Amino acid sequence: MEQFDIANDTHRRYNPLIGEWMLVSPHRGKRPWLGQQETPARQQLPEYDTNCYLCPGNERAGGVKNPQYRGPFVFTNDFSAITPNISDGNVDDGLFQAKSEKGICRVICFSPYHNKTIPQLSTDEVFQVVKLWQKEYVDLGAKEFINHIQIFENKGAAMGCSNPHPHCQIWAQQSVPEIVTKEDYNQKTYYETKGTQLLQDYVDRELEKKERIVFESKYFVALVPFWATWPFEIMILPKHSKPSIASLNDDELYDFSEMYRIVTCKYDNLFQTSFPYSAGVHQAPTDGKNHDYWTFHMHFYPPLFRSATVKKFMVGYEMLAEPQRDITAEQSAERLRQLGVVHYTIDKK
Ligand code: H2U
Ligand code: ZN
Repeated sequence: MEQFDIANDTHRRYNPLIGEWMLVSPHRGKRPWLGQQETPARQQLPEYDTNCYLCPGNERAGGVKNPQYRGPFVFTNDFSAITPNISDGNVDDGLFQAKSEKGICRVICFSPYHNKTIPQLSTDEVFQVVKLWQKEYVDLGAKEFINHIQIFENKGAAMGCSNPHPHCQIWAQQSVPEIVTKEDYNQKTYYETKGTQLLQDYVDRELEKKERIVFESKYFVALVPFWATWPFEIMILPKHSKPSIASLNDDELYDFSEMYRIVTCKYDNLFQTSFPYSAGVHQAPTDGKNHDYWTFHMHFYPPLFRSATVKKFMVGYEMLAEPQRDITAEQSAERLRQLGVVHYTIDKK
């Protein structure tokens, strides 16, 4: 038998952030593809749409009118999944347990432009968005009943996003949700045993190895994590650990905005399409406890695999057993690294 070769042989990889394993089958990524490969026609959206409930001056559900906003615009979600004014209560009947959950849901339109996604905005414009994330994290987190804040962007119809006007959401709530609880537990345990931060040590090793780096800026690094499950999954991590975006100065926050723009630009350039994804920032809970062991980071989970139309389904084995991928994280990082940082719709004459 030949020696184990991680680039070609089936193996499982460990995700130390959530404490779970996943399956990699590199040889399957090399099989011929007979499916469709076409690039769809570019979607042309207007800068302003009279029928869009997120555009400036338009009416939202319930009759509220948006102001004539010029930068990013934040409002409380008219269909909030979690609301602040419900009665406390719980059911505790053996196998039947339930608890009331309070919170606040907000929506942020990235800009007044109905047709400009993050990679099509300037870094100054993205900075204004991220600056608002910082403010919302601080303000919402200061509320006594808010212990966790999830900021996320759901982009594209493939991800079930119903409105093309570029926006993100904030769900601030009483409980720390499941995935973040796992990340919290694993970062805490690592810190208690080693005395260093898990993601700081991870970034240091990745910067040394240079096998999975997609882009490096002054303060941040974008990489395909060793344990990535989605084909072109990316994480943005600070080079020097910080518990949340609240601890970034404007210089660092600007650099983070540039990184957000570059990652999404590379994504669009990969299949010359507006690349769908779910992305979000994981940060220290706002429960007033000490979170020195935390490193904030941003995850990008995009479903596309082979082309603008062929996506990876997390079904079958993934739903019943554990996540699985074909091409390795190293191969994906290599492809993403090669892509330019000028958006493909800007014609180079
Ligand atoms: P989607 O993420 O579903 O595309 O919609 C944007 C968000 O805007 C969504 O969370 C909210 C939806 O609840 N929304 C309002 O708050 N007011 C409206 O008038 C329509 C949509
Ligand atoms: Zn709009």
